[in-house]
Amino acid sequence: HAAEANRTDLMTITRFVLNEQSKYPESRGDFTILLSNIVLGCKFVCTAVNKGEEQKKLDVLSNDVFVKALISSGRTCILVSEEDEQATFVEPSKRGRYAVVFDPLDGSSNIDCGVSIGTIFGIYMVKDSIEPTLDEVLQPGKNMLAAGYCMYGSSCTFVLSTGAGVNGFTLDPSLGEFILTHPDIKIPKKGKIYSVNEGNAKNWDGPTAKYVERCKFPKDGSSPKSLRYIGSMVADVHRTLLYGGIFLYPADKKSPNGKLRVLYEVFPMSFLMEQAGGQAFTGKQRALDLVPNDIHERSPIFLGSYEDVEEVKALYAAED
Ligand code: AHM
Ligand code: MG
Repeated sequence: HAAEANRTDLMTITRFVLNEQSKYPESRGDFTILLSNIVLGCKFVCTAVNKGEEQKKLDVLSNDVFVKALISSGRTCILVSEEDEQATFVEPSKRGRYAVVFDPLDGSSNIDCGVSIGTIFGIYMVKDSIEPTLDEVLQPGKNMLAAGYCMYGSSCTFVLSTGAGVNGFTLDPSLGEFILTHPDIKIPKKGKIYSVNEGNAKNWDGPTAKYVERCKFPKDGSSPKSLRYIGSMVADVHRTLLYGGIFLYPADKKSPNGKLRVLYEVFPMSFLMEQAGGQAFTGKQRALDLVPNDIHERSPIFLGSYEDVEEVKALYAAED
């Protein structure tokens, strides 16, 4: 009867977060309202993606929807979007205590061929919502209150952490609600998959090259890892979270900071990985300890199963 009970539980994401936040009665309502506006944006984008709209339209459309939903929640004061060069400061009458950093439609170069794409977001609480400054979002990732992503794939999946583990929800189109389907996600301690754009190999640094070589020709007699690379971060990270292994977008000679953006790609995914029992490393330090100087700054990133990332750390440590 357990399966039947789960089927009738209907643990929606809103109910789940309300339960989780009951420890913080003072912020419970505000956070739930903020999150339900993010969820609304994701439902809209999910429908638009399924209708097969063109990439250019979808990028702009998704950004507009999230910016408007976040402002009208009345709970935000600063928004940083991958699509906007400048941060948005919400007008005083609509301000709240949260700053939201997001990539409204990541992996959008994949849209036209139907590959999974997604929205990534992170949430900070600001000290001063009366006179907020950019410093409120130029904070290390470990200061985030919550982070997550929504993947627009064969189904629409929302993965969230509010700092107490990671949970996954699947959109039930007939209900129009995200229902808890992946409670308390834990990443395997070690995985059998590596995920990287190997076309950049000629420009990699020593430790990255050595690590990938070891994935293919293990020294300890274990089997080689499989390679899986979609080129859409949400999909590659989602697989890594569920199956284990490692995802890397390292530095190379042409892009010394890699490609991915610290605030709304590297931080939220690193936050989720740590919350699921994995690790995230930049090649120099724990990713969540980085302090960004610019809202669109980039960083190399290695994230995934604890032991796989540990191996990368050892190779970088051996270098200096
Ligand atoms: P985008 O923000 O322009 O879509 O770029 C980010 C994407 C990520 O989703 C993905 O991990 C990466 O770019 C893939 O880059 P590459 O094509 O260089 O392998
Ligand atoms: Mg992006």
